[in-house]
Amino acid sequence: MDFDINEIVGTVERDGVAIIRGAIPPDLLQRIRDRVDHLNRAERESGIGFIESEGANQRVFNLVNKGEIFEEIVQEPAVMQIMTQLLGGDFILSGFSSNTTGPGGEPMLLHSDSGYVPPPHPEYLLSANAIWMLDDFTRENGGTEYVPGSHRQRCNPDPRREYTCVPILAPAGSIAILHGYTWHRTGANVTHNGHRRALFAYYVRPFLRVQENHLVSVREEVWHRASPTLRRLLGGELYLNSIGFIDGPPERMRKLAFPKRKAGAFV
Ligand SMILES: O=C(O)CCC(=O)C(=O)O
Repeated sequence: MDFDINEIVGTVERDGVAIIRGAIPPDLLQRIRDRVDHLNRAERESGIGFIESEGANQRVFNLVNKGEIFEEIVQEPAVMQIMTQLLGGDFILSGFSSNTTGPGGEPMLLHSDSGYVPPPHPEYLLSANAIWMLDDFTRENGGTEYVPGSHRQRCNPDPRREYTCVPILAPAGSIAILHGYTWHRTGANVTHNGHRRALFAYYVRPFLRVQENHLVSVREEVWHRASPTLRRLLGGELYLNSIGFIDGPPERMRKLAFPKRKAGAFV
């Protein structure tokens, strides 16, 4: 990817969203689309599809578990660099899903991706989303909409109020980075036969509880081949040697901790 990381991070912080055009090479884009189409069909046919708007929209959750291509792209190096800067150096994956809109698809509830945190949200950023645009995002096909400037409010939208939403317009193959406090939603799909496919890779600071419980839901096979980055993203590593124990700290930490304890370092 050919762009300036600092500029993208600066734009996200200033505008609440930044777009990287031409971020997904055409052959990769086609492979991702094929896999999403396959999963949409397979989950629908087997009766486990997550269907909304009376069948117009479909989500597929836990993508890391549903194709090696997703294991690869969820750790895309440039996106990792951007998230490192936005999220204070360390972060994990909260969820990775696709959302496909179709004719008749209704707008989603306006929300921010940190809405479960009691407001006011901290000044530092808690979460950010990398939106992989698999089709052109237009005003008509359900492209994500957002409320400009909302990320500076550090709270949730009032569900009784109407806000002016602006569509995030960009060609297929782009990646949009969305500030975790930006109010946004899926737009309405008012086309006759147009679909909008997108992936939402949602990263959070490592001390937050995550949307998808990867420790339980990701298959062993995926864990076995996972790179150190993917293991960390899935929450399989300790955070600051204090979160993520399995029946207490691991052996290497006990060795470190006990002499210090004896010396009265931890009282
Ligand atoms: O489908 C979209 O455009 C938005 C999805 C979304 O808001 C979310 O996953 O939080």
